[in-house]
Amino acid sequence: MQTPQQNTLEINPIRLWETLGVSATIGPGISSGLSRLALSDDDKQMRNQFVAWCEAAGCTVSFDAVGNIFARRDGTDPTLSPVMIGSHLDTQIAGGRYDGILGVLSGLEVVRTLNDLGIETKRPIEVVSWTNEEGVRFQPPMMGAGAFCGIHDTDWVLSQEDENGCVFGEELQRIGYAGARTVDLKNIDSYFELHIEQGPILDDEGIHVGIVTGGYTSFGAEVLIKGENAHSGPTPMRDRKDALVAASIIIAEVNKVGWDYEPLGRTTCARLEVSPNKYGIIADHAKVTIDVRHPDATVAREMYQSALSLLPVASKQSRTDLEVIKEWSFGDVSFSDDLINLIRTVSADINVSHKHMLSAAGHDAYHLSKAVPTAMIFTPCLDGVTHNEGEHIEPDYTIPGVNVLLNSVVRRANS
Ligand code: HGY
Ligand code: MN
Ligand code: MN
Repeated sequence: MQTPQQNTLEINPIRLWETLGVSATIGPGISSGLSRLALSDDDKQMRNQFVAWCEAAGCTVSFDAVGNIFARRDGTDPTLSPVMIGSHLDTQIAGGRYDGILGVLSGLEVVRTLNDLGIETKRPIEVVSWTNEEGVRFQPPMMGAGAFCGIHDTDWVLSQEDENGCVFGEELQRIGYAGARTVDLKNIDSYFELHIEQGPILDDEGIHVGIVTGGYTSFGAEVLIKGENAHSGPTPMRDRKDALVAASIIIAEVNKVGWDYEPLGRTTCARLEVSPNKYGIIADHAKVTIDVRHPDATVAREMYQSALSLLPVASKQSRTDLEVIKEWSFGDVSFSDDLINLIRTVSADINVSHKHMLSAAGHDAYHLSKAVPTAMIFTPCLDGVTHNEGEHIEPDYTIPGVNVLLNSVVRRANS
């Protein structure tokens, strides 16, 4: 096998686009996107397809206790720790074809290209698909990567339930991805994640690669509200304990916090559960999820405290009892200067336009960065549209970033 001629490696764009095309048929959404929720039958089908592709490319595939999938291409020196390339194959409920998926299948394309060119690397290369990055069925997001990096206890993850009472660990068993692979975090050389930007900057500026230097800090919380059922007619307003009113106050007030910290502050209460949610009866149960974000970790925490300070107000106005039953945070990341410099050098060497930038969306790389030298490569998405079935990318402005990934990984894997 030949040693790599650095700077000249290029992926097979047609094969990558065909592979993305197959993924786009698994767990289709209502229009042009995907609705491939973690641990669903569609997720199982996509996982099986990904494993088959990796095995056909000569990789050894394993998965761990929360279903993270690892596809390993051996290096010439098995004593060296691997270079990882990863992202996620699960999607939002009204998701696009590329969020996460482009990163995993670009990792597969790197392996396929090295096979085509007969190139061996000193270090092993591992392509990884992390379980439940989106956190749609099971909160919080980035759960698989979080368990892998010790941020979430594995048993806690396996015990989480979705809104229908399905248990994570049982769903994982059902789809056949409850694995045994254990990985020593200290035995990973580096982690690269290629991801669509999920914002308009690269598309607006016509730049092909975003070198991610950091990420917004996010705080999340799930608030359980207990009220009392009553008739919506005879019951005087002063006697009501209306859980939906409490949730509505929280949603409106949390939104105001976002506006108070415009333009960089972001707040959302995207998820609301109400019961019985029927005509004529006061809601006795509600659950609302708070999502607060800001590029400055201190300001994000300040915004989050403002949001939490609203809870007693909502409780008093609605005469209900509130409890924060789950909290999480991600972001405030520090990606590896060595890898950032490597990606910038490779981008310049192979003439790909590039710029440093922050990520406003959360990614599995956020958790990896706490334990392993980590970097992210962004590629443009049309008008920044994402978490929307209209998410769209084109080869001409995507392939350059995948080639930057390929050449960066090879250089690192031979360092
Ligand atoms: O929440 C996020 O930012 C990610 O898309 N899961
Ligand atoms: Mn993603
Ligand atoms: Mn996403």
